[in-house]
This record gives sequence, structure tokens and C-alpha cells, in this order.
Amino acid sequence: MNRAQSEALFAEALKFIPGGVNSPVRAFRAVGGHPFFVNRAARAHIWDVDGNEYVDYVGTWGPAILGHAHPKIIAAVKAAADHGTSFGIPNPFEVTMAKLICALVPSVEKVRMCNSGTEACMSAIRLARGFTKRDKIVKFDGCYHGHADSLLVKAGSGALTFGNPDSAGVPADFARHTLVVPFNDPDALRSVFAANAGQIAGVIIEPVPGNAGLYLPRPGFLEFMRKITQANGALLIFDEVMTGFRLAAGGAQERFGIRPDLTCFGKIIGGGLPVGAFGGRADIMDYLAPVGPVYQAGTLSGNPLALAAGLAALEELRSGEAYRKLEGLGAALEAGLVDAAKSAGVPVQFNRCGSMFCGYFTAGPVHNLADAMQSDRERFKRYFHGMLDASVYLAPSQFEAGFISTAHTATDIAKTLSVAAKVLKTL
Ligand code: KE4
Repeated sequence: MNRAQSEALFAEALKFIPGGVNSPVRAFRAVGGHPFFVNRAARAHIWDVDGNEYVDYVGTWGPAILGHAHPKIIAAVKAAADHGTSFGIPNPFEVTMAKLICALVPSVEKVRMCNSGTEACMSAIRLARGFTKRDKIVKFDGCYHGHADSLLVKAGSGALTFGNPDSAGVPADFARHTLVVPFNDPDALRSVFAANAGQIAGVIIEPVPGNAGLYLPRPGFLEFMRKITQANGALLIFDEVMTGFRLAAGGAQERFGIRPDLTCFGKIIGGGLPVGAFGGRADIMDYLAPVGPVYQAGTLSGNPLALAAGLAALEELRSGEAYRKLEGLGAALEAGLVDAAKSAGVPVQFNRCGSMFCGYFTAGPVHNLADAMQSDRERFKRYFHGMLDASVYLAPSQFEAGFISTAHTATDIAKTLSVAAKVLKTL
């Protein structure tokens, strides 16, 4: 596949941007080779600057749940842009968005908009500490909550991909307040609460972790977390930046019937524009400035273009048809890939939750980070490039999730399965 113009752009990018990318996971470091450059996207397809077309299963890491350049999102952004791009003064979209998030996610009584998932998680942690007057936070190894200092401890996503789950530059003094336990391990959670009685402000979790590939909570694990946090006066924080409005209209918490104290959002609620949000119990949210003592702010928070795009996306998703379609497409992809791997004699553990999925090159089940680390990454590399050269773009790391959109067609799925059947045989 000719990617000469991408190569030229990458050579130029390397001169002016660290690693040639504005976010590390894009650099293809985990799979080898160089990233391609995209200048157009529509529905479930992307085109690179050399004119190559790909079926896209990254979906800009989650926001493109309706596919790319959805007409209603484009129209909403264009209409909003005609009236200005930012005011720094309250605008009506902020009220509409806040009301809609509260309507779709019952645990959210009040919500604050910000500009990224990182900001949302960082602010939720600060709020939990301010509300409980405690310092310690519990997170799970392999879960990624953005790149705020206190959360870059045994983190997933790019941090895990590059083998430095504990980033340089985070003072030990910060990291020591972050306690890390394995996902799906109630005993470890019980021990950490026993050893830190009265000191834990909150537990933050991706209810369905999508930053070490994808694995699911074992039955009862999330319920156990709800109980043990309640019993210890700690807050339960669901990081639904990825799962929010994707796994159900009310996110993973609707799917699993859990009511967290705080929830973090991002991605889908910006329709592809920069966005984040965090919300939850009103008594906790009212600890935020200007009402309460916990400071949090943002020049572009509640930006009219991002909210116009996000509102168009959420209104489209509310129809309910979207989730049935996503489940159907996900089930078809799963069944086909499992069959293809079996016929090729390649051990693959395929995990899926709705329209999020990951195929691990390992025979064993994958329920946590340790299991995920068993995957044969050399095989994944060959699989990734085999699929890419056949015009199917998967996440460029074994430790990322794949995303299906409502714009994926049966033809896209059939093509993906036919390509996978061939590529798996070459591994
Ligand atoms: P952002 O700051 O990238 O908007 O969101 C951080 C974040 C927080 N919580 C969860 C569950 C997330 O998945 C993310 C970001 N996800 C990664 C993909 N695994 C973003 C891709 C990237 O870093 O370029």
C-alpha cells in the first residue's frame, strides 16, 4: 500500500512534534512502522493523504459512535459556528447539555463541563478529596483515567503500551496517595480498605476497562465495590469517559445497575470536539467553586461548538435504535472473528461488551491486566499490519479497545471477517 505522502508528513512532523504525534498511542510504537495521516473521514471509513481507504475500528478512540462526519453533527457545528466559537459567558447549550446528561444518567444530579476526559477525572478526584477530607485514592492496574499526576500510576492505554505505567515526572509524594489493586479482585480491595481505614477518599474505576484491551467486571464485582465504598465512607467514581453513552444511553452504570457517587464523561458528548464532564450527587457537586471550596475551572468549558456537536450526537443516540444496531454489529463481528481464529488454529480470546471489543492473542480467559499481559504481542503486531494492509484499521496496540459505530455496515463487517480469515492464517 503506497503511503509516501504520510511518510513525508511524518518525517516533517518528527522535526517539530515530540515523536511526530500529539498523543503517544498514535505513534505506532507498539506495532512498528509509522502512523499514516488522515485528511478525510465519513461514516465508518477514513482516507489517508495517499488516498487509501480503511474501515475504521478506532473511531477516534470512542467519540465517533455514529461514524464520522454525521450530517446532523456537521450541521449543528456549522450552525453554532456562524454565531461565534467561544464566549466565556454562559450559553444556552450548557443548560441543555446538563439537563440531558442528568436525564440520561440518573446518578447524575448536577454536572460540570470541562475539556477532556483527563480534566474530568482529575477534577473528580480533587472533588472526592475535598468532600471527604481524605487524601488516598484507589485505582485498578491497567485502568487509564487520563494523564493527571495522581492517576498515572500503573495506568493503561499509552502508558501501558510503552511499558511505563508509572510516568516520569510524577513526584513520589503524589503517587504515594494512589493505591493500586488488581481489577476483579475483591480480596485485594478488602485488604486495601482494611490497611487504610478512614483514609480513602474514593475508588475510581473504568466499569468496563478499555485501556488494557477490553475485559469485563466479573458478576458481583461492581456491586461489591458499591458496598465496600459505602461502608467505608469513600466515594465510588465511575470513569465512563469511554463507556458513557456507548454501552447504553445511561452508560455502563445503566447496563450493570450501579449508582456511583460521581461519574466522569468525555468523547461521545463532544461529538468529536474537545470535551469532558463530571457529575454526580448534588451534595458532592456543590462542593465545587463558586459554591464550595474545591476549585475547578476552564476557559473553554461548555464551549458552544463542542456542546452543539455533543447534543446532536446524544439526540441521535436517544432514539434507542442505535444500541440495538451496535449490539447486532458487535455480535456479528465477534462470532465471525472467533470462527476465523478457530479455523486458523490461532488462540484468540475475544472480549466484547456492546460495541467495544478486543481480541487478545492468548488461549486463556482475560479478566484483568495480568491475563492481558499474557497476549502474544508479536502476533498482534503481524495481525495489525496484515489487517491494515488489507484496509482494515484496528487500534495500533494490543492494549486498546476497538469501537464499532452505527455507521458500520454489514458489508464492512463481512469485509473485515474475510480479511481476518486470511490474515490469521499467516500468523
Ligand atoms: P482524554 O484526556 O484523552 O480526553 O481522556 C482520558 C481518558 C480518561 N478515561 C478513559 C476511560 C479513557 O479511555 C481516556 C482516554 N482514552 C484514550 C484511549 N485509550 C485516548 C487516546 C489517546 O490517549 O490518544
